[in-house]
Amino acid sequence: MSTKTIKKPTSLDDTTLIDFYRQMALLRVFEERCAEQYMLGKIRGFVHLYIGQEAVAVGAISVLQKDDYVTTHYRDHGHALARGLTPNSVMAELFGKSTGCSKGMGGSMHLFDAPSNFAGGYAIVAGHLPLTNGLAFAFKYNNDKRLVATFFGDGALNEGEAHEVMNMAALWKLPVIFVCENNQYGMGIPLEDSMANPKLTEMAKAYGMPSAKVDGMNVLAVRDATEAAVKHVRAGNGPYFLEFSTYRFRGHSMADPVLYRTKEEEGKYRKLDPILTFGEWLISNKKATQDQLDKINLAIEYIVEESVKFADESPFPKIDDLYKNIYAETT
Ligand SMILES: Cc1ncc(C[n+]2csc(CCOP(=O)(O)OP(=O)(O)O)c2C)c(N)n1
Ligand SMILES: [Mg+2]
Repeated sequence: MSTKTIKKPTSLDDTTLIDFYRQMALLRVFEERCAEQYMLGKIRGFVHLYIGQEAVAVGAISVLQKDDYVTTHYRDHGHALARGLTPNSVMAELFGKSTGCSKGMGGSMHLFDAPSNFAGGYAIVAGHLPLTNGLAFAFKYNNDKRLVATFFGDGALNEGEAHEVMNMAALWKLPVIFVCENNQYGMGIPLEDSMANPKLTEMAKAYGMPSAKVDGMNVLAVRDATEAAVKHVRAGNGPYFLEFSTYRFRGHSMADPVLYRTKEEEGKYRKLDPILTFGEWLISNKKATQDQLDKINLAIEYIVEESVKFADESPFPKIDDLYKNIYAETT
């Protein structure tokens, strides 16, 4: 395992750095338990794990204000937890229980939490991008200095609406950070087989938007890049595009046997595991001891175990709840 990926010195204090580790480890253990609970039939429907990509959500969301908005796609567990939703409310949502963040009505792909300004979790590829512009337009219109960070995959850039949204955001100087998590695949299709030009930041350039391509396996690099983007956007200069190079260690969804890539390729990226490499970096730079990290890992196991128990023991929504929170006439 190499720690070479994290080179730059950081001015962040040890507590903050250790907390990055804690958050990433929480995302990982939480999702390992999700996979288990899916196999047990406790979680149904589609489940897209974020395992391998944890540094992006944790690093990027760490520089947002609490009152900024976050929107994301269906691979949303990591963003929700990094935004501060509790493991209990997310696990209960995955179980379809009424104590879930979306009251059991959304499931894995539709996590939502108004108090955290976490505006979802959307199943349609790029479908949340127009909503993102809407939120950002409201901020701009009201002369509000808040911004929206929107997370999406490389595949979303093959959708027409992604381009309409980037065009409008740039034209109207909307406060949006476009966070593209380039995990190199859209389902089983490698980027190069679906895109005429896989240099993603060039798409941002086409709309006159500043951009950066950054190592998405390195939480500190993600944080630094997002900090620069936040500064630019919050100053009223319009949107910013970030491409984070990353890799999902598991299949596209729980139903994917991953027959389209080699074990060698997977092994190469496993060596860049954002949690292991950061843990090693913390220890070799004397920011934390192995004992500290072990204690964190143990505490996380307990928290996640509790979330499974909470979800399991929570009630399902009632049949009458089906008619709540909908716009159509039901009489
Ligand atoms: C408009 C639309 N087309 C197709 C799908 C089916 N679909 C779900 S995820 C996905 C791949 C998207 O890949 P990417 O944006 O790279 O995100 P990743 O899953 O890699 O995180 C597709 C095609 C969908 N949900 N919505
Ligand atoms: Mg992808």
